[in-house]
Amino acid sequence: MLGRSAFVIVANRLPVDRVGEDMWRRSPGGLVTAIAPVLQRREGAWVGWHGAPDEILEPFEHDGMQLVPVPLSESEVELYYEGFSNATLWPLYHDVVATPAYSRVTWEAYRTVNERFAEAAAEEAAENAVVWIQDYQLQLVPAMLRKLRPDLRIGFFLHIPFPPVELFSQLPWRREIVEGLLGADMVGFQRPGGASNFIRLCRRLLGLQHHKHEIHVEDRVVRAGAFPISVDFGELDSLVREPHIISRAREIRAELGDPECLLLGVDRLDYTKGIGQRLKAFGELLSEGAVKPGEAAFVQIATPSRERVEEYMRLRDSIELQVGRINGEQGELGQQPVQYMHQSYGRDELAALYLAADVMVVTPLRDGMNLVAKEYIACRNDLRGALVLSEFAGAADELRQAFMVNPYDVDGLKRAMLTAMRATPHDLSRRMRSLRRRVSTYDVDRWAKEFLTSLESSGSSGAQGSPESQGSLESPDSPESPESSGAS
Ligand code: ADQ
Repeated sequence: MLGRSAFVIVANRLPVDRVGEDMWRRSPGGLVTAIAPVLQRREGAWVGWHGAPDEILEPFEHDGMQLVPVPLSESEVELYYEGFSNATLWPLYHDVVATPAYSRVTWEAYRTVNERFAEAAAEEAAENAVVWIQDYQLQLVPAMLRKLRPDLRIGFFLHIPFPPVELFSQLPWRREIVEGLLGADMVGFQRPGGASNFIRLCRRLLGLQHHKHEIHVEDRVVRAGAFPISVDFGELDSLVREPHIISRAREIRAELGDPECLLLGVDRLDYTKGIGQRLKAFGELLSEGAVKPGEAAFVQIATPSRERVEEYMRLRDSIELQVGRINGEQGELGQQPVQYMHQSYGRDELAALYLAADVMVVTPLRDGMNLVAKEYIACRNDLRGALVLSEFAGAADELRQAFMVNPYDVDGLKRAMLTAMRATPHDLSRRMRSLRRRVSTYDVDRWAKEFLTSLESSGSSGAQGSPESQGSLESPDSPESPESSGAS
């Protein structure tokens, strides 16, 4: 039986959080902000897990969106989500900065759960519907869904990096994953380097021919392209003009003892984010006397994340130890150089923090995009503030006027932090103006539109996505593609 929705999103999580029995609130975050309006306009449906294990829920409507809950058992959360998605794929796709676990048991759960998502999407989609599948937890869904419903137009977007062939090949189920993705008409990546890694893999592993962005799979053509995700620039830009945000930003600085320079880090507590590296650099600047304790304060906000995965528990302990050491050795009574908060914050408080910070330090060892860097830029309509940005974040392709760093190079990181702290207002405003031009023109709405336009035109002759969003596709043979570098 065919379903009723002409447009379907499939993601690991539904775009809502439960706030009471049968009460839901739209989840914060870029993806939801970007896609919810498209879904509402097209009267579409969203297929995803609702967040509570061992609970079966009927589809329901929220905020003009049809939500279709996919049930997961407690053990599937452990094996499919915490296991295969977050202990295998996540580290493997992020340059193996942690060692991936390869387990046949978690792989089986991943396959079973992907099949369930594919079946739910197949049931919901109307004839010839457009289905857009999100992220690494669901890479088998495109092929599974195509088998069930060959009439559909299927898109897939990967939010995290796609690794080079040499790393991806470690995966015992590499063939299954690539064949899973090739079920889509269009596979989107954050960076051109991710798309070229994928194309190269298709050729090496499956011997498939390609022409530029198009891969020939039997009688079909699958396109691979780059669509860098972004933020809702307009919303953040107007939020920070509100008086209560401006006064909160002042208050934050006063609460920190009005340091000459406030440095800020905002991340999910994840080992890919390079939190330890930036703290080490700041600690050394203090201990060497390049920065005096009263001169600078570092605020590190770390959202609790994946707390049941072992690697994350170890990371939390190590960061907390590091913060304790710096404060113990470099602080004074009543004055701690590093303020560390292991908490989630609301939108307003985050915006006020961005507005208060002189230097935003974004130093991931590898990151698909990094929205924090773009949020900071969207919040700085005063044209002040400096962004220190890792060259291994997807955002580095676009945000060329940031103070670029290699986070593995502690001395380089120290130099970049000092240069950013001491930059002249003229230099900062010149850089910020250019950064804001990029983020305001290529916002999240444009990201979603360009992906969907490209998906909907795929298959028709000569159709191409916007050249700007697709970027220049590196030669699939080039070992220099951005996502091939820094891998070893
Ligand atoms: P993440 O790894 O989660 O996303 P990021 O892109 O930085 O990384 O997004 C984090 C989001 O969480 C931001 O919107 C930020 O404001 C918010 N956040 C962080 N700390 C917070 C806190 N303490 N309280 C409240 N909110 C907080 C994955 C990929 C990225 C990719 C995105 C989108 O890993 O590379 O950019 O998806 O595709």
